Amino acid sequence: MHRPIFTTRPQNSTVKLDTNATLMCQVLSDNLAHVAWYKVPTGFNPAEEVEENPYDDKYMVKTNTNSTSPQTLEIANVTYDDEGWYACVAGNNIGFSHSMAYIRVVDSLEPEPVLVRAQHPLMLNVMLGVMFAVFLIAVIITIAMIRRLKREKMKKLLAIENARSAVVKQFIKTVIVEKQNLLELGASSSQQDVGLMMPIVKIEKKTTLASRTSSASMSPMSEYELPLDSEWEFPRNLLVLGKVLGEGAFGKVMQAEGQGILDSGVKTVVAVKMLKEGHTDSEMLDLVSEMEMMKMIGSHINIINLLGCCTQDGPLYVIVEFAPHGNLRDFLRKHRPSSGYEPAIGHCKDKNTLTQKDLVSFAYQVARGMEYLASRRCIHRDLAARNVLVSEDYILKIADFGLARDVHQHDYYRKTTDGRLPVKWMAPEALFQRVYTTQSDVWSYGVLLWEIMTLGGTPYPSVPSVEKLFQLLRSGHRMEKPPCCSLEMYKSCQIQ
Ligand code: ACK
Repeated sequence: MHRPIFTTRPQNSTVKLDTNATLMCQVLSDNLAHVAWYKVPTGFNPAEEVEENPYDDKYMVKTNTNSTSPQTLEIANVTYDDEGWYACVAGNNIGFSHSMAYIRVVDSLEPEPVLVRAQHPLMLNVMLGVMFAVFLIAVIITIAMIRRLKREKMKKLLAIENARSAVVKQFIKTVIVEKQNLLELGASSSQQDVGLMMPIVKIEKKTTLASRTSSASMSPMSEYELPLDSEWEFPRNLLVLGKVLGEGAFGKVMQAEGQGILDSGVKTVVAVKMLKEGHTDSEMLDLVSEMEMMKMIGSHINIINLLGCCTQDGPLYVIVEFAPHGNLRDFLRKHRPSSGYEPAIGHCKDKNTLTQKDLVSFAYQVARGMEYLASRRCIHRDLAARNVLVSEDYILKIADFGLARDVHQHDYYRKTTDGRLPVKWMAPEALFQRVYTTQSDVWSYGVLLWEIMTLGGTPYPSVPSVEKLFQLLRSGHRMEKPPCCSLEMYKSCQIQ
């Protein structure tokens, strides 16, 4: 015999306000058991198995009449007051057993799911956050690793490149100057004893191996390697270039100041011949030849003298004397009297106007310069007032005597910048047979003399074309005596 044993204990439940609450219990008992439900007073917690019913009757809950069995507690339309602990008390003649469950009354049954839902986004957010952080860290680590790999690869490539380019291939054009005796050129016996060495200048293209550092230090104009002539080399850093005096297609002349080029510690104004960007090898050869010619011809007061050159570590600069009054032709024209030159010559006291004496001096100076060039076996081939420069104190200096001229490729129709035909200065044998000699220079000197005596007039002023000039020269025609030129002067240069 035993007091009732619970086979089903009442379970805690949450019910919505105004709905029905149901608690169930089932007992096993040897004999008829009596089951009743009690609302447990707050704080009351008796032992489960007791001799006597521990609940006061006043706490007994009247079960719903619809209740199918007393083992089921049904509370209809629950209110908040119904919330609390309920006890299923079963007793038989041996004793009592009771089991409690809690009924919770809520506004709606949502709260729990709401709580769950409320927790979900938070959880979700935390999880997403964690996942994002993990992803971010993974990305950062990957990027860092890629960068490191790249850096290592670059380092390796650089090391290989450095090793390979410790020596780099470089294409250098070496300018070679060979001084050659006139003997070898088949010069006449009178020329041989002068022994002027004609320079032969050529370019050899070489592939050299140079260290990367030395190649980087080379200036952009050092495509050419020129021989060093310590007798003439002038330190580039002591040369300060100034304005452009004039320029052609591939070369130009600039005014400059050379510190100590003539007298140590004294700045001298000089003219610098150089090539322009885009020049060809042939133009480089011409400038080097001109420089070498000037070296060999030597110095004279009536020629533009070479002062020095910059050949190393940069563009080639040929430094020559500066003539502040420009070319003789323009100089003569500038000094024409405003009322017409003829009456003024020899009479005018105006300091700006040239006198007969000046003109004779000009003629004499050019003759001296040409005489010197001839003595050095130099044939000018283009003597004209435009190629004579006027220096301080009206000292005339023949320029461009060292120019390499292609006598085999005449362009008879070529004009100078001021529109003159150079053929007008050419001797008939140079014009028709391409024979250039000191004598053909003398012919040009005669035309230059005419320019002097006309204060920069244009030779053969009335000759309309090159063809007509040829015709006139062939027929023995000569220019007339300029109005203010003495007969003595005119006769002196008449060629028979
Ligand atoms: O005829 P110009 O006035 O005198 O213009 C040309 C230009 O440079 C191009 O040759 C001038 N020129 C050349 N050499 C010298 C020099 N040594 N002194 C002054 N001007 C010069 C020339």
